[in-house]
Amino acid sequence: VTVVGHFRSNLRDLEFNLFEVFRVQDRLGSGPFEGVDVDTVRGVLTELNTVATGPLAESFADGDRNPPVFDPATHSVTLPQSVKDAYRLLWDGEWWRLGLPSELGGYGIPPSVQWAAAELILGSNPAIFMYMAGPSFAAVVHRNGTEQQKRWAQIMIERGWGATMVLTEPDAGSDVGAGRAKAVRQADGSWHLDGVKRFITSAEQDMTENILHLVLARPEGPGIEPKPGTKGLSLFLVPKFHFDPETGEPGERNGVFVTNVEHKMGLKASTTCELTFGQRGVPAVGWLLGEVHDGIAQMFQVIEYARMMVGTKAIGTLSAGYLAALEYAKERVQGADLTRMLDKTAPRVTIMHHPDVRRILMLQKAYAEGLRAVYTYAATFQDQIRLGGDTALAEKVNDLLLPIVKGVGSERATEMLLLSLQTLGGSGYLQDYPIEQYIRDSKIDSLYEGTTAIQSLDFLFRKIVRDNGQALAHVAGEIQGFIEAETGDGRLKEERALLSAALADVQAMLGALTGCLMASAQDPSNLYKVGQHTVRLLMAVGDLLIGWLLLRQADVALTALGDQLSERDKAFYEGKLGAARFFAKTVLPQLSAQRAIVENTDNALMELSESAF
Ligand code: ST9
Ligand code: FAD
Repeated sequence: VTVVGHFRSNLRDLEFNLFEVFRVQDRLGSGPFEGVDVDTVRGVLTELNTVATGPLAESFADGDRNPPVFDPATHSVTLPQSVKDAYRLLWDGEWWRLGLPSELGGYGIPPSVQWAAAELILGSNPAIFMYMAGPSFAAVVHRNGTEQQKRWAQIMIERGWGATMVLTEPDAGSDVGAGRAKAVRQADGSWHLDGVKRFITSAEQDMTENILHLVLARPEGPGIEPKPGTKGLSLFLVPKFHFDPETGEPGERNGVFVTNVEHKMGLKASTTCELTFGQRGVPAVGWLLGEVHDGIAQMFQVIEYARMMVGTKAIGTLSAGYLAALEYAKERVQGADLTRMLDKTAPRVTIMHHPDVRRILMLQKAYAEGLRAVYTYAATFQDQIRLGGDTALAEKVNDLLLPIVKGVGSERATEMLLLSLQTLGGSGYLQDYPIEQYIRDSKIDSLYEGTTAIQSLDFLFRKIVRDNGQALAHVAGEIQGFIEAETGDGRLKEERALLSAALADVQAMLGALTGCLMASAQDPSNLYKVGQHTVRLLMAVGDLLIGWLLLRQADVALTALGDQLSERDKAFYEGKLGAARFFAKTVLPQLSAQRAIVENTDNALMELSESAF
């Protein structure tokens, strides 16, 4: 297989975002980031980049072609050796420490740097990243747990256990509150879980001594008032093996078993498991996290992390796909230059010369780099939260941006990766190149951790309406500030005007949807009008943010271009200008049509009978 070493990273762009655009150096060296300076950050990224583009990438194709094998008789899974080796490489390199707070052995590195690092791992070999969830999930157990559970969290990290998040059931996917798995309280304070969960990532593997499942279930027992929906769920810690609570030494097998492993379109190296609690003659014993019935809110601490992860994964893959397509386009010779197409003797040129190839490459570049800026922008608010003080606004803005990072990141990654494949022509369809696997492996990103529709509902109803638009107003204010700024010597004037129009279009869309929302108090069917356009709104705000951040980058690039530069840097900054201008001129104007669609909405779609579909 020629896809060994498939991963092309963009370290230059990661560092450009961190240091030149979002100035992480201003937050280093004090408070929680005291032990970290610019050299530490560059060192971490450089070293990880070597691992990610080298040995970590090696099992990417092998794990796809030789996926994990499930043995129903023993409820166990055998992973390919290459995947185990890649996991061992990251584990022994202690890269999992990057995501941990200092008190649990983390390096005290700001979230913005952690996510840049995460992109390198996720772009290279996302399944391995997911198998490494143990320490990060341990941090959630530590934050919410009883004194004893805090010790368990340390054990999880010390002994390198795996961990899972267990919400989904056959009849409860997007609608987590429809879950029926239950937990019955025992006299000794433990709980016996009963039920079947579905699609659980990493619920079985043969790499770690133990796995701790974080499970949502309905508590039952004397004095427990059942509540419908998500508010009636509690979070239970259910280990695969019972363990000594002081040393962590594993003992008897607990009654939680993997009863199936799914056959998937992609991301095959990652096990996706049916997980059965009880029902096999052995009770599935669990413990209530923090001894409080606050399951959905506790689980959302994991979900927020996982949604950021999924978006970053999609964006990292999009970037790798673009760079693979770019490399191909510079080498593949096909056809004559368009201006000489009638001259049959004209020299043949590389496909990079064809306007349409340039168009699709530049679109890929703009989305890859624009979305990288979006997740880094979100992460700067996570930096502020970690720094402490009054973090109320930073928390709201981070919350607002998560559905964009996750929802828009995954949708655009899928679209753009199709263009990456297209750039290679028929060769793109072959397994000799990594792009077909990128498409299969990243398609999942718009599905799990809340589908795009769910992200869009979360975005409008929870992050905008319930927030009274405060976080959105903050971001819109920053965009407006950029539009009005005079930087760049008038060289971004036209683009600023296009950005201004895009901002107005998005505001008008929101205005129209708010109107429908208010009208729904009289006639609830107006809510259908809103529901038809929430994804459209999410994607439009995504384009607005991408357009704005690309222009901010272009502004930084213009300043840099005033200095003496190496050829490489000059090309890099000119690329920034090129991408920003292209996006402003060819993508942002489309928001006006989106606006018109939203403003003219009716309920014809909803009034049509099902049989007419
Ligand atoms: C999944 C896993 O899909 C996919 C892969 C996972 C792999 C994990 C690996 C991680 C890797 C880590 C590796 C580390 C390596 C380190 C290296 C570093 C370099 N925000 O609106 P309501 C809460 S898992 C916060 O009424 P409904 C809130 O408490 C499956 N909280 O909802 C709220 O109460 P209140 C994923 C939120 O109508 C309560 O919920 N499944 C938010 O009852 C009720 O809210 C899904 O994602 C939020 N945005 O339920 C399900 N929203 O209002 C998708 C709600 O009082 N479905 N809460 O504050 C949904 O999200 C639904 O909207 C729903 C609706 C279930 C929430
Ligand atoms: P459904 O909820 O049935 O959705 C079907 C369609 O209807 C979608 O297009 C959806 O957008 C739409 N839809 C549903 N409700 C609404 C609504 N109210 N408004 C508008 N549209 C709606 N779960 C875990 O708990 N832990 C894991 O580790 C995990 N890992 C996974 C790994 C993989 C590979 C996969 C495939 C899934 C995983 N999941 C996991 C489950 C995943 O989170 C769910 O598949 C996802 O939340 C969607 O649920 P569903 O598949 O039941 O689809």
